[in-house]
Amino acid sequence: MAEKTLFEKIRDRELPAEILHEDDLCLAFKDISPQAPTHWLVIPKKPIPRVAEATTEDQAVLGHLLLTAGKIARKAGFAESGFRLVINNGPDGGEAVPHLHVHLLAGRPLTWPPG
Ligand code: IU
Repeated sequence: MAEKTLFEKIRDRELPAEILHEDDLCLAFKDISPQAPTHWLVIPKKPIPRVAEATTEDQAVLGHLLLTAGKIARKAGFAESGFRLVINNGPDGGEAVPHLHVHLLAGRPLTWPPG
């Protein structure tokens, strides 16, 4: 069996994380190195490595990640002030953990374009 990704270990409570939301398909937790006052990660429980490797089989879970990110952002009060969702893919995209995750950043004005 393949070695678990870091985020599978968080999913399975083998590594600590501040978990904000969990359901059948995904988990949301605080990023360990926040780049904004609020920086959360929303991950699929299924270890899809990155967007480029997702398949049509993953369509429902991919949609669920965005809906969940929107829901928890709204619940935290960011619907009006705004927030940013980011998915890094591959080396030039800044991906460090090969388990698909949506960054949710909020709590300060975010500049554009990103670095
Ligand atoms: P990236 O998109 O793969 O670069 O993002 C990985 C994120 O995972 C990054 O923001 C890290 O701070 C974060 N992270 C974490 O939350 N907990 C950890 O134990 C580790 C990384 I290692």
